[in-house]
Amino acid sequence: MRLLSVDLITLRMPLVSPFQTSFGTQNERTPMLVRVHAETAGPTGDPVEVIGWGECVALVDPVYSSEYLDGARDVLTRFLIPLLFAHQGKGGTITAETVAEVLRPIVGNRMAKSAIEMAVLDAQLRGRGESLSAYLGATVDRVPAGVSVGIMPSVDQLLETVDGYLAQGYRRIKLKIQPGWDIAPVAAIRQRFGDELLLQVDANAAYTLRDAVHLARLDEFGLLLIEQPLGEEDLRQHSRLATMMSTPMCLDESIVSAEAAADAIALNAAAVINIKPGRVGGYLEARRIHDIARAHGIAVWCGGMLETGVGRAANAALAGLPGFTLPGDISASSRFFREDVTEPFVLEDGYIRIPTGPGIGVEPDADRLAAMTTSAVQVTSEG
Ligand code: SMG
Ligand code: MG
Repeated sequence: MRLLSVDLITLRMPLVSPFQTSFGTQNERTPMLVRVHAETAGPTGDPVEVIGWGECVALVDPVYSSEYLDGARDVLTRFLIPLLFAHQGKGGTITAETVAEVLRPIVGNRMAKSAIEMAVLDAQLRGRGESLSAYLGATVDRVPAGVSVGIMPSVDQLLETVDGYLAQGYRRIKLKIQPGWDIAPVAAIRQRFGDELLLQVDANAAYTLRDAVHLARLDEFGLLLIEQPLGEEDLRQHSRLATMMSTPMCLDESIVSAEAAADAIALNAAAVINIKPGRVGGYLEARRIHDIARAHGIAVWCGGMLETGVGRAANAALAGLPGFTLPGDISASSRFFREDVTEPFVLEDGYIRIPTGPGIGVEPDADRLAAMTTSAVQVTSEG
């Protein structure tokens, strides 16, 4: 395709309730959408003008990973998008499948790279009228919805919150944990809702290997998995911890690429992998991680970063691939937002329907987009 312009649109979206994790509390989400305007091959091969959408999942502060919103915007504006235009200026064509290779000279910055690759992919698919789910190879038309439940001021509030989600039909509960909020909330949930409930925990790197004996106390609760108890770079230590507890070890922050996934599997550091396209550089790398995990018999599920309907649509498509054997953090838009920028995703019998339209299959509503926008920058070939 031929890129014409790229807009980076930052939104402000209040959350329905504060979301507390071991690294902090989010009261609002400030996603950055990437809007690509391009000329690409239409269904008959003739050129058509299209718009494609991507979403950058970086948080405002570098507390989940090293990337953060202003940094992602900066690297997109000054390095990544200019590299694409330069490639095009030298006679190269831009396709979703080659974006990562063109951007390879820039190290890291995977959330920023993922957002632009996603927008290019959406534009390319819209041009030829193909859905992202068909392109990726999804084999189902809906995915079971899981919900991530933040750290609460009290166990009573937690029980009430989980009760509400189960009443809505959520099929799996994930509890955020941290030192001081781990065994007791898990025990209370099991006591109240029973052993059948699909339950897992996520520590967001809040523990160290010295906590192994304490964490092993979670084993009696029949959890699906424990997600990222140790630091991002602690693959060997996760492998060691996995020998000290029976709850399956799942990695999130540590899996930044297909290479990292291969290493984690080889080291027995991960029995399960949380795949987040934003964290690994895009949907194509996410699919490669799915393929590697599947070939090794490792279960995967699709993580979430409080995405708007744009990212949620694409995550649902990815989660439709056959290796995604566990429910993901793919909830209804209402889990986080009173108002979404697209038509909201809703629960249907505990499932989220995968969009079937061209590309990601959803679009921001122009009025809501305008109302939520706090900043917009445009990058063109003129620089
Ligand atoms: O989108 O449902 C969602 C959020 C799921 O808990 C979630 N994400 O570590 O998996 C994780 C966290 C990262 C974001 S916390 C602000
Ligand atoms: Mg996580």
